Amino acid sequence: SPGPVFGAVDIGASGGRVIAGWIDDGTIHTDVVHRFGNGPSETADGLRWDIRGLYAEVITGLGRLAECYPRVISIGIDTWAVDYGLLDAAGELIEDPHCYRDPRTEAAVDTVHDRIDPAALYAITGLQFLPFNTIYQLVAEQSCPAWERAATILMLPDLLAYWLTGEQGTDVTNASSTALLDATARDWSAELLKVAGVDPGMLPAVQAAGTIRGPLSAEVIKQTGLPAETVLTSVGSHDTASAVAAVPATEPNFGYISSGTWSLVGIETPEPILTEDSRAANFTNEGGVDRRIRYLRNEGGLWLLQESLRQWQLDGTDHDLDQLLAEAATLAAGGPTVDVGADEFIAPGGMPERIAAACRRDGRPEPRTAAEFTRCILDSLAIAYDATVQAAEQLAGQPIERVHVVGGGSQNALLCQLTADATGRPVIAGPVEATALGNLLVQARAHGAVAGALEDLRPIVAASSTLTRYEPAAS
Ligand code: ADP
Ligand code: LRH
Repeated sequence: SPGPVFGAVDIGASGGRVIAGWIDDGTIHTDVVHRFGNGPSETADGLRWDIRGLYAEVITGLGRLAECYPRVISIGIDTWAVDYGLLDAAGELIEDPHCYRDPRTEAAVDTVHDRIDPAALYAITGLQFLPFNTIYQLVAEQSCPAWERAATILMLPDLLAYWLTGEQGTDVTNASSTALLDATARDWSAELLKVAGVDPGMLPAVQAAGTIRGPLSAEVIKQTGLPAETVLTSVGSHDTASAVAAVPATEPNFGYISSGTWSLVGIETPEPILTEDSRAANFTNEGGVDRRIRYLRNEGGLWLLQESLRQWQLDGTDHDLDQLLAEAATLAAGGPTVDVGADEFIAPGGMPERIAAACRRDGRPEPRTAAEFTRCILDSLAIAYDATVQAAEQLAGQPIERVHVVGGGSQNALLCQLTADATGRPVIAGPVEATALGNLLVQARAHGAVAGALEDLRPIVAASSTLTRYEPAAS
């Protein structure tokens, strides 16, 4: 690599990677140096993340990064949103963080809505109602013993960053997923902290993506072999914000689907849309890189397929994803569908049975084979995407002429084609690692290796990636 090298740590709910990136001649080059699995663990005390295990993988990945690339100057971290760790007064993590899929927030939703009307809450945060938004999790937390000792709340990327640097901070993109942030002021809302029963001193200051968080600690430098001057740069630490920053759009009027465990479907707007219509449609206004708003809806995503595969494996059949998708593609259109966004699909376990039960209840034929379940999930996703694309267009008054699909799900050719057909718009699929690219580009810009607005960075992604175009079937 000719110039400085950046390291992206990107951890999604289903897996993580450490990727090296550098800019050369107007393109971004990347090299995946480490991959590892992830998923919530069922413990005696609820569904939790093995955050120390993930940290160990980060250290391993950074060690490989140092080994392969001696010129690393900065690293950045993004993970999924809404989850957090609680630190005691000495700065020690009190317990493994809960996973947002733990059903413990049910009563807390009512408690919060008794304290503030959901319409008033939306007018401040612009956040889509999801039962696991951080505000509900924190209120649920207050009846657990850990809360008594809690002095600091750190979102997961910030917890990892704290362990790497000793510095506490957060960035606006992930903070916007908490329902404690004022979407207009882009800072913690004093009113909502009161509603949540959170002392303002428990939360770190909100920074913009691109801020230098601090140098890596001497211990981390020793463990990994990275150069002593390596810094941690705050990126769009919400994985979806990094993914959206790297949507390879070269023209305006695009929609996007960040397709992984979840499908995040929407557009970018300059300002939040906090209207009652927008709330009724359950659209979110999450903070993007560079003061953009990610105006989108969180749809059920490939979780339904991941969980079905896991269940079949537990039941003794190990399905190959490629083969399953090929079989699903041969099935006729117009089969049964479910509402992928329904609460009944949030928790892990028994997914095929829950899908069959939903079909039964709705008077639709039940899928029987693995290929039929797969087709049902993909048809259901495509229908949800179409509804969301249409709603985004109407609510924002912004035309959507093509849909970019990024993330692991962009490799699913059947889903991409069904999406083009359902939305009646061309789909441009790729890159798979958009999140890491967004993470890397924000670092590269902060350190002077590239310049400009997102409109200048996105063409770099387009020029550096292989994209596949799917045309909608003539209807
Ligand atoms: P997350 O960041 O939420 O962990 P990813 O962006 O890594 O998710 O995407 C994971 C998803 O990508 C999987 O659930 C799977 O459905 C899909 N996927 C991964 N590899 C392939 C492939 N080769 N073909 C089709 N789909 C794939
Ligand atoms: C995707 C994601 C999404 C959130 C969910 C918790 O990984 O960050 O944007 O809604 O996880």
